[in-house]
Amino acid sequence: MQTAFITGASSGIGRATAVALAKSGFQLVLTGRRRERLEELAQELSGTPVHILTFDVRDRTAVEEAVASLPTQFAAIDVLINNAGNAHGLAPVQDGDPADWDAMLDGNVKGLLYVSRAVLPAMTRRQVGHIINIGSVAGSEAYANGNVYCASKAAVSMLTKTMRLDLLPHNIRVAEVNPGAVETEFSNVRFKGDEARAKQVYKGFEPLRPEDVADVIQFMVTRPPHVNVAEVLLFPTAQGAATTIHKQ
Ligand code: NDP
Ligand code: 8X3
Repeated sequence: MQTAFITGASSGIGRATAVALAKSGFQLVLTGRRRERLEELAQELSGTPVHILTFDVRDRTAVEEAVASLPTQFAAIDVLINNAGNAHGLAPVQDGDPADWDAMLDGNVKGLLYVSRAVLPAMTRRQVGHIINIGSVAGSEAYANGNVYCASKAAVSMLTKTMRLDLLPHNIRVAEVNPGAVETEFSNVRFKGDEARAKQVYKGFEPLRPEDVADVIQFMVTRPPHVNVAEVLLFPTAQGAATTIHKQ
């Protein structure tokens, strides 16, 4: 049985990916900060072996200790989904809150690095592995007020490309999925719990569902070992660019 390690499995894309990969026969390491959410998900996935790790990806020591604590059954990770991340705020750079910048750069960029660094030694030892980083359309398109979030996802994109080169000799696939608008808790977090503002983002068109992104990830991780679907840009049909969405 193959093992998939998913960061940010307590919500949205990560949660849907856990459900999809369980259906494909993976056993799962589910991570996030909200243990109760992860326990609920593990119950829902009854029949699939699940190990839960709770840590903040920004805390390097916690990441290292969590990965080192994996029981033997879950320690040989075949697939790593670097999904944990969020946008915090949407403001012009001159008004930006540096605490938001820290949260995005430390979580979306350094967190991805910390988790990868902790998981990779077992992959390079086994000469097998598949890493999928969740980037965003925001990583390749600038939009007003997106500044630090866009920069964090541009970093994810460049890290994906460079990690792929570094890991070539180790038979490890590195890939990126770049979604457009997906209705998750993303906008609730970005707007700090302002539900009405978050809902407005997805009003007037049919956004992607987290399950749509999970479908693509499931496809990628079930390709034969010599195939690496290296990059996917995934939009809802109503979206043509980061901020161009046809609303009714
Ligand atoms: P959600 O807010 O629904 O999920 C975010 C997940 O990341 C949660 O499980 C959360 O878990 C986890 N997470 C966030 N920060 C941390 C942290 N510091 N430490 C550990 N876990 C953390 O949003 P999405 O599912 O939409 O987001 C998933 C990824 O997809 C993100 O990287 C996001 O940037 C990206 N993305 C989202 C798009 C969208 O439109 N929704 C579009 C393009 C990309 P917990 O709070 O329990 O720690
Ligand atoms: C999330 C999509 O357009 O809000 O990455 O940046 S967007």
